[in-house]
Amino acid sequence: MENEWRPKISGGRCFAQWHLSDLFPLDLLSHSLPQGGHALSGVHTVQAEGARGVHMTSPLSFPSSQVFVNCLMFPHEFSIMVTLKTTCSKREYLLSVVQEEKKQLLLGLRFSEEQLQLVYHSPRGRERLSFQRVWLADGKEHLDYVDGHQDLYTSSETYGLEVFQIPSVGLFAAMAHRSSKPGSGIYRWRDGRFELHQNITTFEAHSWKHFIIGNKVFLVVSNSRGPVSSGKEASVIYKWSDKKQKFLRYQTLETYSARDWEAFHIQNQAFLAVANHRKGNGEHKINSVIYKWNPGTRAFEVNQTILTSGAYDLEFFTVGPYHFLAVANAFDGTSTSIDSTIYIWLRGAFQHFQTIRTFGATDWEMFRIGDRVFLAVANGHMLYMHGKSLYAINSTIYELDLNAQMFLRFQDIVLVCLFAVDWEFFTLGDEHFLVVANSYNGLSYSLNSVIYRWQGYEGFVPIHWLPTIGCSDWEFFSTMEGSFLMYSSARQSFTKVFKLKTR
Ligand SMILES: [Ca+2]
Ligand SMILES: [Ca+2]
Ligand SMILES: [Ca+2]
Repeated sequence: MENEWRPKISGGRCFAQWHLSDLFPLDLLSHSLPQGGHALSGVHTVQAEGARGVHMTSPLSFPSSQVFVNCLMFPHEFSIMVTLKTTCSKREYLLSVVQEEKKQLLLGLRFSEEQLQLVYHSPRGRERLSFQRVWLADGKEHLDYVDGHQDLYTSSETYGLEVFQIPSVGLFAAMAHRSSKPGSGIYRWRDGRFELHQNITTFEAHSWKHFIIGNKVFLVVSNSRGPVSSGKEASVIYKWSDKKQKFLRYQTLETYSARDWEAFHIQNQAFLAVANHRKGNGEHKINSVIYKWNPGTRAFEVNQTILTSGAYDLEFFTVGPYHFLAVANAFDGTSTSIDSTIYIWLRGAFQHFQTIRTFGATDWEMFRIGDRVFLAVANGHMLYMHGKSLYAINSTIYELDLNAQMFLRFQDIVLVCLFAVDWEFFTLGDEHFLVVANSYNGLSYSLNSVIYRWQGYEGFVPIHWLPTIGCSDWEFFSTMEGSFLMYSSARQSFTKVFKLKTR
């Protein structure tokens, strides 16, 4: 039967934790593979959608003395974590510990389509423990995880989405449409669907951001070019008028191929920050700007400029008493392999906190799981010399280490993508998810976006694939009717809303 056993262990993670204070999680898979990346017959690395793993046609083994160092007894408490993808329906062993001379099975973990069993040798003979509530994805179980809810045909292609609430009015979505006529669309949620509420003239709008000052609701758009007539680029802030029930132009700010706005408050003061991507002369190393609200003039004024390289996204977040701004730098004029910067707010301005090497970074997504703080980067693509691009590259999740006072690499996820990718974090019940927008692999825009589920030690594991075309943004939102995910397309005049099923 062994030749039929062809599991892929995705993510290359396979831990056994011996519950002793001086023992750490062990990667059993890497113990069984040759060191230095040497080839082993019957074993090769594979990539399936968002995960990378090892494909085997025969079992791998290694002496257990390698892992039981200074450990005379089998640990009293332990846990084994495995991620695999298999087409096998028979009962097969995932892991076994064998006494070599007697060829006796001491411990084994086996699975079939229905269940997972731990088999072990005890003084009473062979015993087994069956696990009923095991998450065995059979390829069918999760296909109805999300339901198509609304197909929304838009006036042109869409980059960014922003879903927001206007207190005592309702839920809205601002969509950054490419064409300037009729421009971007502000949609209102009525009877469980989005309906067009207002058009606003924009110029290759890249994203929208909403914010509230006092009890006033604002929207700011990043226009990535200027009107053909004037050539002068600007982004515009709009304010919601209760009387007219729509957004009216409020303030205009000079921007350069603006990609993203971030809005935040620090000590009751309102700020706006813009990611300036490139000047008209092609220069990418330019200033991005942080504006501060002046309550006297009721307008935003420049507070600080920071030098960025083809800035694409900004992410503000607060951890305890500290405020951070992460900048995704995408391109310096020659390379996409450059540093992105995280700033920390000290003495009334953002100061350098940490740089992280990124590859055409298009998005930073901060999220929390319990009291842990994570920052995920979407690496767009790696641009080689002579303009050739590599699209299948790692995107990385970092975790804030409070002792080291820096973000440390937590997990690499292989993505297939081009510009305008996005990570979106969301929580359903007590489960946490990340969805990624995969937009282009160098050949096609018709790609799956992938939903990952948080599985503790294993990190994020891919669980669901959603077909999308030129996906540019994901947005999660909840209403009285339930929880939804919406995606926009940079290639089609089409936005889709999915309803999420909760168990
Ligand atoms: Ca952002
Ligand atoms: Ca994001
Ligand atoms: Ca998003």
